[in-house]
Amino acid sequence: SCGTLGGHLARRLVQIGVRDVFSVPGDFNLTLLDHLIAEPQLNLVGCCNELNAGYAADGYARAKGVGACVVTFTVGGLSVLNAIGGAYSENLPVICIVGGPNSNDYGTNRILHHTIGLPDFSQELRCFQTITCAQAVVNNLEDAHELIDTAISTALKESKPVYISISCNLSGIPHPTFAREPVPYFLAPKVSNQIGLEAAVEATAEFLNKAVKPVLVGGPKLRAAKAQQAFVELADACGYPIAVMPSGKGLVPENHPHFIGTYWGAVSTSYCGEIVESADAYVFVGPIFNDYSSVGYSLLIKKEKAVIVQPNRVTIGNGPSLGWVFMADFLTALAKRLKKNSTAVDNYRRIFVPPGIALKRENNEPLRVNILFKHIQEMLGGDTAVISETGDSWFNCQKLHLPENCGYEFQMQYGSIGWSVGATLGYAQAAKDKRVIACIGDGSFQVTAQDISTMIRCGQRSIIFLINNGGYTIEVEIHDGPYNVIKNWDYTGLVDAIHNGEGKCWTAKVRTEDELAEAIATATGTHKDSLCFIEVFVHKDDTSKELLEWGSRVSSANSRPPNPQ
Ligand code: TPP
Repeated sequence: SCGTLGGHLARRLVQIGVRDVFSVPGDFNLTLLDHLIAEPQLNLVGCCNELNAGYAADGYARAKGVGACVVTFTVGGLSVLNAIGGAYSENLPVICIVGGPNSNDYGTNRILHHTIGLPDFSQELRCFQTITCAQAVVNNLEDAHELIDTAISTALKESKPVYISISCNLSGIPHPTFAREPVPYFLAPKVSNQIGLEAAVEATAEFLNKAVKPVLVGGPKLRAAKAQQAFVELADACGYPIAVMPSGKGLVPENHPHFIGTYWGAVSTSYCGEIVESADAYVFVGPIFNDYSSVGYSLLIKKEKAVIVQPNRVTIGNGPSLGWVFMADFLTALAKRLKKNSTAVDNYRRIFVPPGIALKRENNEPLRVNILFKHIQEMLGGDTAVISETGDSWFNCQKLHLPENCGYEFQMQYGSIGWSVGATLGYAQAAKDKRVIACIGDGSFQVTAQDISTMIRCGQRSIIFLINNGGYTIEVEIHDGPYNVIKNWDYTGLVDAIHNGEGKCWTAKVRTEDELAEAIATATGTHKDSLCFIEVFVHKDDTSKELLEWGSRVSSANSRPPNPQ
């Protein structure tokens, strides 16, 4: 029997766990889309633009482990690049599929539409090369299945996005190769080098067992290394306190008895920074120390006291660094070799005084940001997920205490504003058992607002808090100027216009705590099955205290003068 290339790709997507593909049609991908639709287990989600389709695939991959989008040659491809760059930075396997030129045009000097007008067939490919871990340009049937399977398995193995371009005339041609089963693609399991693993565990155990008050800190690469469970087992076994880096929030259980908060240098949660920085040994598991997460390079962390565990390497103080040692293997083996030491947890509990509770204000007093987040905190449970946009939401959401199984997603390494709208669409589509609570600043929302449309079309029931503070506040705290003031929109009016009477959508504007409480009651009551959009008005200078501190430190890091020549 014969299959088709389009059918083959559709089947592979289903086999790796994709059920929804985010797409924008174009003449180069139409036939391919027909074949994706023909696969009963695949649902095509048409988006308003490619950037959002890419962000949706990113959000989907966060919930499901893998995501996919389909765009058209160059005009679509170049539009989705920013989203794919973001997925790379967050170690998300996103399969980015492009409907490409007719196979007969390769090797000619023809000029194609939707390109920059040069007879250059590699221009789009070259753009994708630096933001994907593998690229497949499929322009003949002979090795098509091999190219596709290699790209897909590389994405899963590396936990990074890949680019697959398929000539527009190939998707529908019957070809015996594509009917062949079982699955020829194969994912070789990563097995640690036993000698390296043993040496790393030995050296780390010796290092930590002589420490007085060691601590464990989880970072963002726990996800890609699939080591969250091993991290918790290690924490249980050794008795050390566990903290999370800001970019790793959501990957470390905050209901764990040893959890002490977010380690973020000068803007850490109460008492967490003090405990981590005063420890005589710390284990950072999957960290990224960038200028933002290190609060303008101001962390008081010393390499000689640190064990750094990366997905495939362990470095012990200033001493040995062992490669081809995988994180989960290492943590599991280490758990059996550490002496139990709860000194730092005990110290934390002795000094800890809970942070003050935001006061209830008078009825018609303007709403303050910390009151808003007090209410959001109360909404959280195992059946919710928080999506936090770049901006002051980073800092406010960072302080939310996550109940067991509550999801948490943001994009701290890349920090591209507008990401959260597409990511909310994709995450909600993948995690139907959770209600997404998205916190989005007005400036970010202006970038990608259109795909509220797709959320309504898909019948999603996320709750979006649009925080209207009239500007790019995070930027104000780094460096202010007239460019940080934005045009005020009627945000609920915009969403109502997109809703246009089709589907379930409910909007409200709130200016006081009472109005907020009422809106939340409606969103979780009468409108629990609707997309709920709550525009919250706050003062333009009402920010988290963490943003103020962080902003000054990032500002001074940005403005370091050039070194003298
Ligand atoms: N362009 C992109 C694509 N990403 C960025 N991060 C920036 C520009 C720079 N930038 C970072 S945060 C920000 C901007 C413009 C403003 C965010 O404003 P808003 O969403 O209103 O949140 P607020 O800071 O007010 O909480």
